[in-house]
Amino acid sequence: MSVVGIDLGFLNCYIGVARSGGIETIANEYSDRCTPACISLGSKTRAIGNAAKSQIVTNVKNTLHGFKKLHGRAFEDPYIQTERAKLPYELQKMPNGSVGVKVRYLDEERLFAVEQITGMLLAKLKETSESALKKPVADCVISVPSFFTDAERRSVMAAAQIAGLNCLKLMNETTAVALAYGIYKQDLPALEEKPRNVVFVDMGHSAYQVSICAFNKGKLKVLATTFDPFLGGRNFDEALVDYFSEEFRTKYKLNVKENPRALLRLYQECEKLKKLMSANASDLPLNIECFMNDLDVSSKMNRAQFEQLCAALLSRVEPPLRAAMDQAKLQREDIYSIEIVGGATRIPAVKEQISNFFCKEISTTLNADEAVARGCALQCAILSPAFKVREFSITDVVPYSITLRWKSSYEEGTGECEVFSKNHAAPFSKVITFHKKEPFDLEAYYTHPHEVPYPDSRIGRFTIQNVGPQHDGENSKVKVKVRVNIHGLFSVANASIIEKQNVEGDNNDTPMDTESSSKNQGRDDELDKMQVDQDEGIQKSQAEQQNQADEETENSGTEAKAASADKQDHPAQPKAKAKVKSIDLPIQATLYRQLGQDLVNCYIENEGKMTMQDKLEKERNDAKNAVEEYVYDFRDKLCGVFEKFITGEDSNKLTLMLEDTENWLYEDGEDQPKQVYMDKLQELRKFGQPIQERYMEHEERPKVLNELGKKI
Ligand code: ATP
Ligand code: K
Ligand code: MG
Repeated sequence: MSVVGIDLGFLNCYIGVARSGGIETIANEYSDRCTPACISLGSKTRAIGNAAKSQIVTNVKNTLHGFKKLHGRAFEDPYIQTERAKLPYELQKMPNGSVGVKVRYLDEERLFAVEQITGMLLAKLKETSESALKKPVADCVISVPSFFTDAERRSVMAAAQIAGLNCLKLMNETTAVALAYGIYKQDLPALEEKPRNVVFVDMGHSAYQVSICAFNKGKLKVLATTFDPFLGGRNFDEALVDYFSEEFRTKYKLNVKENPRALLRLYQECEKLKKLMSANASDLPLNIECFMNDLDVSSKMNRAQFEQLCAALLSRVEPPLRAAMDQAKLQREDIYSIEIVGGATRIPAVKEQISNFFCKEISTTLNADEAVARGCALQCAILSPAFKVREFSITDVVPYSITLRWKSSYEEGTGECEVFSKNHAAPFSKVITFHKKEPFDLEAYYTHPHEVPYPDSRIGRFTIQNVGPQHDGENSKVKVKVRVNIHGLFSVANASIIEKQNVEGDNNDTPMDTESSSKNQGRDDELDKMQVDQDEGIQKSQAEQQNQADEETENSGTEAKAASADKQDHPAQPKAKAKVKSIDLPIQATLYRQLGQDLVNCYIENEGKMTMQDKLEKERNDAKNAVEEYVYDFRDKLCGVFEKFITGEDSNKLTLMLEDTENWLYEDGEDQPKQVYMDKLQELRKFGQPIQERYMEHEERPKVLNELGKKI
């Protein structure tokens, strides 16, 4: 079984794998540990990663990048519309209302859902892992920003499925970093000691995330997580692009913003300049040849100017730090260290903002680019039964509070209850008891829509079915288990109706619909009283809920236990003195912006077809290259090592033949099926082989004689 962790970045992806020696990040076919989150669609094939990145400027409309945050959103979403205005490729509304891209692929216009796009990228990362590990890869842990909502997370899960990956966990990026930090630390405080509080800061290309974690030996607990989902390296690039566009307008009369290709080139150059300014404070040049209208442009900037230009962006570094400290209820002196990762934290002014806030030096001991992937690989190793890894418990948090609402059947209006507060421990399950006579709907929402960087606060509707009154016509007691699971996804995980049962006994032949046991009678009274007090809805006290939840803290083990416990209740054997029995109720879940499994299956099939197409195209190209190589290689040798082994006449004939083939490759032979190239190579070899053999024989003879001589 493979153990793989994937940092699915907005700009850069990394793969961590566990091998016997420990965790390492692996390189792709370009010997690059970083695979750009980029896909280029062509008339014959797709290019993914490094090969696609080089086409950003040449295949503008069909090269996709910057799609990480298009997941799980409606096409009309303001974020999508803002991105749409800036992206050089075309976004389009999918039939289900979500986001897709319109591109030309295989000489046809095609519409791909964002899940398919990320699916392509993940499939590429899967393939890279497989060639490094030399075995099939399916199980993995994939990173997501801690601020991703349910819809965004589910959309990434669908992408993983399309790529043929079995995502064991969607892991919050900063939590992955915390794990990479903590697991090897030998000097963490003992369990009963005061924990070590560490702040983790990740500023990547698209987002800024902060989390504060408490470490003890063998465990980490996230105390708070905060973010600015719209602040990252790309905003700094944009500030530079805006500045130089304006300068070029006055200096050269160029309208850069209207030329997508020039704009993309300017973005690339500004990113380079930004990185250079991190290392160098003096004036640095920006030169682009043949930029627009055959004009070369040039300008310069220094770090001080850059910081001034980006003052507004830099002022956004502090608020999430402050919020995290407030939410974790910590003072600066409680912080042991501040660990930063993510490419954009290399900007000196960003680092300065962070260290100024904490009045402390910040630590850069973690690998800024690879920490997320390493953490994910570690988590995958922990989850994998096939891998031995030291015990380490990880408690994450719920990023936004979640509320359940339901219709009251007695009065007009609705009931509601916040089931998870912000920064509540996750994964986690809670049991809530309702008193109902009929099926009912539970609507899950984010409690404070303005806190969520997502325009729709709905999570989903869960209909609890098959609920009826008790035998006496009274409300039934319905237990509902709500949960935030290992991926950070909310659900109503199960529901059951608690039926009172007769106690089997010699003197007991009372009909089903009455209660004879005084003990039961007492219970019933109590329930009736609560009924009167609270109408319906949540009956459990907060403390009771907490208890239950603690017991049922999520993991597959307890889940299995819970299920079997339920089953034991079912048969209600005649001799058993069961007083209640619990019957599982079907739940119909409608999750907002959820892709149907049918559609996912269809995308899986399509991904398979595209992979096959890429493979065939690669084989065809390889066959063509083999012909070309043979021509060049043989021609060289004809005037070199082969010269003595061929008559002048044959040599001329063969030279002509090679020349014809070369011309053919540029004309009729430019675009032929694989078999045609294979036949061509065969034909050339028929002539070439005898010469090659004569040469080889001549080369080998002295060696053989030599060997023989030694033996004699
Ligand atoms: P996200 O975390 O938002 O999904 P990502 O993980 O792909 O994005 P990173 O690889 O962490 O992002 O960081 C990329 C960003 O860091 C880019 O904006 C890049 O220009 C910037 N960056 C990298 N090196 C430097 C540097 N030396 N100075 C300034 N910025 C840098
Ligand atoms: K990254
Ligand atoms: Mg990142």
